[in-house]
Amino acid sequence: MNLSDEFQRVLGRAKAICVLTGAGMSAESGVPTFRGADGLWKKFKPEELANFEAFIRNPQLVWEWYNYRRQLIEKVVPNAGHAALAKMEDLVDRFTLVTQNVDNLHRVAGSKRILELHGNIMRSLCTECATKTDDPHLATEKGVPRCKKCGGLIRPDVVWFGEMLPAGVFEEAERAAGLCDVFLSVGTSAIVYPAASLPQAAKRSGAYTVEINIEATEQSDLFDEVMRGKAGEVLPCIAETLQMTKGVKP
Ligand code: BJW
Ligand code: ZN
Repeated sequence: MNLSDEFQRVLGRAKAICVLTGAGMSAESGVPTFRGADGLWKKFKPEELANFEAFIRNPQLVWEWYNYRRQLIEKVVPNAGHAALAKMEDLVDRFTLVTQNVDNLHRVAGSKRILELHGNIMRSLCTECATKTDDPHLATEKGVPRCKKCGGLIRPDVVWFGEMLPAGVFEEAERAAGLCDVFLSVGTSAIVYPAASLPQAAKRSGAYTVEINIEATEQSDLFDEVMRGKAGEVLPCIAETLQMTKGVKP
């Protein structure tokens, strides 16, 4: 896939790049997306399950969904798109990777500076005393897990609808979007806020904005350029072009 002349020029000058990723980023690794033509959670709508009320109403069901996903994620590996982003981080002065994904695949791929907006599925948290735990098998062994310290219900350490994002993390993402020369929005339907406001923030500050997605989104018209294709195919081309424009030997 060829990059437009304009995109190549902008990449050559870029000192700061900010990337926002969504579920489509991990689709080629075998992690189902929430929405879109390939969205596999037809049975489980995130708007219905990913909220605290749903958890209190039926913790067993919500844990079933998360356990299923934890088991799936434990078996998958990063794809060529994750690897390309890890490589890009070493090619520019300031690179910020902002992800809505909870699957940890960016870290496994070697990305270092990652802002996780929606938490991490492998961690859990007590709903009463906020004690965190890293044991991903907690709930599979005992059904709905309870806190060892206070007996409170334990939940996945992810951000549900109506909840605040982790303190300071969104503010840092907003800062990076506002200061970057190039902003990439990869594999996200761009309907969940506040993450969906980041491309607009980048555009307002004069960044060159590019959407990478297999289908159009509600925000496609906002971008300077749309690359219609799979993250695992498009991102390696961008990383390679960046490497060439920076004069680094492959
Ligand atoms: C590919 C591909 C390939 C496929 N290559 N592409 C009205 C206006 C503004 C805001 C609101 C509003 N009403 C309510 C709100 C707030 C709400 C919100 O945004 N709701 C919208 C639905 C309208 N937001 C919140 O509540 C957030 N908190 C908040 O705002 O706090 C302030 C506040 C506090 C108190 C009261 C009110 C406000 C929190 C949002 C938390 C979202 N949580 C989830 C679950 C996380 C845990 C988990 O994983 O289980 O996050 S929901 C789910 O959606 C998950 C995702 O991170 C998120 C975004 O989804 P994403 O990543 O975009 O995936 P998909 O599936 O939607 O799209 C995949 C895309 O990939 C598609 O486009 C495909 O085409 C593409 N694709 N294969 C490239 N190979
Ligand atoms: Zn507790």
